[in-house]
Amino acid sequence: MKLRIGVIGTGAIGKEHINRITNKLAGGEIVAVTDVNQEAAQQVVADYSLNAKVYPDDDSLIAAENVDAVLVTSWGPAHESSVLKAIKANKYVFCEKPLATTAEGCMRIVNEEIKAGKRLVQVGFMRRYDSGYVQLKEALDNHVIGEPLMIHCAHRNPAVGENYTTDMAVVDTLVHEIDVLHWLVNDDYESVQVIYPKKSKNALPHLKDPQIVVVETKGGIVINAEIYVNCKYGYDIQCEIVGEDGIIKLPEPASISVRKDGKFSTDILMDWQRRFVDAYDVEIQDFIDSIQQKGEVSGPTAWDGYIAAVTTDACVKAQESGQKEPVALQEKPEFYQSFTTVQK
Ligand code: NAI
Ligand code: ISE
Repeated sequence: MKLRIGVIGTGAIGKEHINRITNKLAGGEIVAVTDVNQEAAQQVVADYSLNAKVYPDDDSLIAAENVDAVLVTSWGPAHESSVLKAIKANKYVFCEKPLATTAEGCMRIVNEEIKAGKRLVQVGFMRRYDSGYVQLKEALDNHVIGEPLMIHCAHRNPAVGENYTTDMAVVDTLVHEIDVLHWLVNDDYESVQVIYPKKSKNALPHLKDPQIVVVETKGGIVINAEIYVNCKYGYDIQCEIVGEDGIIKLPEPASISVRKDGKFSTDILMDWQRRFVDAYDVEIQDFIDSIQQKGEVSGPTAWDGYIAAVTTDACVKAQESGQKEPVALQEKPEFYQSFTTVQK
């Protein structure tokens, strides 16, 4: 029997996940949708020829008897409430980042999941499913370059809308590096500092862009992460890890090279949808399969969502203070100690 899934929020990524579950992946079907914009929800049902009911809100969708699992793909501030309701109803829930907009909100989810006594929550940190990052992880775990010492990385978007603010550079964008890097090196963060280089003429007046975030881990690794969201030329994700015995680098997305008109060139992707399409597919397939096969989810945990929130909070503080700010995590609950999160 297929996993019956309800989707809360039928915007950009909600539609993408609906499409992949309906047309690409195995074992799941969309049976329910809701959006504060009810017309948008109805439109999605029509566009994807879904055999799904449109619910007026998340309460009624989560309560529906034929909904086994929920995807939360609404705006960030609405995530916490929907996730808490899903856990209380004993339903599996995949939540796009952020798990909640505050560390306190993430802790409320962590505590509710612990009370439920089994893993119900997976956070949408899809980079852990990207084949390039998985290769980096395997190389690090197999000590191919010895101990990692430094990480240089960049997260570049071609452009952002006028609603994108300076804090979103860390909360919305860098959050993917924040999640994937501590997972890669199996270390916790100690401190963060934000440096503003010369501002790009392509950034709107209210936005500081680019930014450099310097992160130190408890084990002494220093990460310098560039965020540049008006780079114009493409969607470009870079990650180079310098170790005691060598260097490993995230592979570039595969693309043909062209020899033409006296040039040798390779395309650069322009958006995150295509850059991580395979990772999203594997991530959602893992959500479906883990529930079907083990009765529990197995991807990034609510605790990972909490780590991300504490770290982005510290980054926002560092944006304002210009100082090095501590990343103060609470002690990891026993419940999350036994879960190894995704290594496909
Ligand atoms: P969007 O604005 O295109 O869609 C959000 C939808 O949620 C809208 O249709 C809106 O009407 C609806 N909505 C808002 N509040 C709601 C509520 N309380 N109940 C039901 N529906 C509600 O936004 P987008 O780009 O789809 O982003 C959604 C979430 O996914 C965000 O949290 C974003 O950070 C995350 N995201 C994650 C990405 C990733 O790489 N993992 C990439 C893009 C977005
Ligand atoms: C967006 O929300 C994402 O999650 C993308 O992966 C990221 O590259 C972009 O900067 C964010 O706005």
